Amino acid sequence: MSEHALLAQLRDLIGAQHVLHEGDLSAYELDWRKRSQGKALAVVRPANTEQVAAVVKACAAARVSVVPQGGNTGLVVGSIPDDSGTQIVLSLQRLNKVRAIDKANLTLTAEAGCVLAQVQQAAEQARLLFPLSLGSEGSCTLGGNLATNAGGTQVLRYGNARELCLGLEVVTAQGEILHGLTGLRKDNTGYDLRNLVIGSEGTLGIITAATMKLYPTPAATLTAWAAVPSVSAAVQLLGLAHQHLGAGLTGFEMMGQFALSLVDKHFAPLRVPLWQDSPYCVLLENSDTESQDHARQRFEHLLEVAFEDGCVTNAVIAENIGQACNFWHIRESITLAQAQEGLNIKHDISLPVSAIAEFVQTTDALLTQHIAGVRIVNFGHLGDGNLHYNVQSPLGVDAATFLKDFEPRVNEWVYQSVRAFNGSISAEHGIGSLKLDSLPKYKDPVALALMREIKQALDPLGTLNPERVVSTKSSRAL
Ligand code: FAD
Ligand code: 2HG
Ligand code: ZN
Repeated sequence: MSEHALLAQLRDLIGAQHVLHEGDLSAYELDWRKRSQGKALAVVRPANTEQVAAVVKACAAARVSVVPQGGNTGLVVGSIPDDSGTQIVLSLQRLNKVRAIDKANLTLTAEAGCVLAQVQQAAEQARLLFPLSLGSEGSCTLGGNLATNAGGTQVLRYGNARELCLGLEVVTAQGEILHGLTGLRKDNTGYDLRNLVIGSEGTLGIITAATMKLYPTPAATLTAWAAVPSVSAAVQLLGLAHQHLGAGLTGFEMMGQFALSLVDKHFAPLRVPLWQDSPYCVLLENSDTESQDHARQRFEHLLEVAFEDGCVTNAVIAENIGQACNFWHIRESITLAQAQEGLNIKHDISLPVSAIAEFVQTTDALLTQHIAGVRIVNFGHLGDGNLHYNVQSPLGVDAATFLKDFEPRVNEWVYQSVRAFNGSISAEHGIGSLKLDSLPKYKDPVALALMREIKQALDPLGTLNPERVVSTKSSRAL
């Protein structure tokens, strides 16, 4: 079938106004970091699951690849088409209904294109909590969150997107609909297809809706900002926080001085606290089931102990919601501040918490030894052992030239160090196409071979988001 005939068929299926073929499609073709630009054959915007299935079926029959896209906030170049002009971008944004909330079952069922903040608000209106929380929550979608198994800032208490999901509705590569929207917490009826699709980044199926867990809203939530003298002090503080706050510890983020200096430079009105005199700061969140006073007492006691132990040198507990929001806003602004500073190299890595201090010391030294004046933007979800260990060009060095000269080597140095400390080269952002070539170097070969077989079994024509996560091209497969 010609491309022309396929486009005509897609127009018949979902309406001509939802098959975008001409004009400025950069919102769908350019990745969030503005580092990669693709070219789509068309962008299609179906309205419901049946239309998604019909589009996928038509594309499979025409052997045309489909790239699912939610909010296009992914950081590993997985949601935009390649530059061939032959791939269809399938935007899920019109599937944006919260279908049901079951208060007794503590579940919410929503369509894949719902923006994460919309899902949080729907839960809030039912006086419940949907805890997934990311800096991109105003734009990213539930489907994208599940497809990438997103993490964010509440993982240490509530788990990542996978752990929050009970059921999925999925369109398969053949255009069949898998009806799996169960709200069951127990269901041992065979292979776990839901967990195969979660984290598969659009390569095994298209998520059209999901049933997610909800939680009771905590009675009080308090936020503190602490200056710590080193990464090992931050790890020590994490241990104390677990011990003193137990399940109340809902957030533990570490931010390096250079990362905070970028927020100070590019977003001065946010007034970053305590960063000038401290190599690292930590943002802690305590969610209490009793009361605000109880939360404060426990927090104060924790900080007293931490001062005595020397792992905190200064700290401030947010006085009100506004101040707490400001602390979080500062933390969430690091990515934007880094983008404003210029092109950079990102590493979204995870390590055993016990190895993090030594990893940072060793890897900082390695990079500094090879690149005079290198600027390391180190921050992340320390409570989950997840660092965003990013690298910015030395001051005065053109960022594009720096990336051209150093990016592959910097990746190699950092990832080899990650391997030496038994870590992972992707904690929460995924593989996409950005890390496609790195994965075979760091993933267990048997696991990789099984992943390729699963891809082949579920998508034999290879039309679902090809050359993302695993490559099926033989030159890369070796
Ligand atoms: P997209 O970017 O559109 O797509 C991401 C991948 O999922 C692509 O491979 C795409 O093909 C696939 N996909 C999308 N929708 C579907 C679907 N319905 N079915 C099947 N496949 C689909 N990530 C974190 O984990 N933690 C963070 O703390 C975090 N913070 C961020 C902060 C900022 C400022 C930004 C820009 C990004 C951040 N991210 C974070 C990364 C990103 O927001 C997440 O990966 C998010 O889950 C992507 O959702 P999306 O809807 O934008 O997906
Ligand atoms: C965060 O935790 C995101 O803020 C983005 O995962 C990380 O910009 C990054 O490297
Ligand atoms: Zn993160």
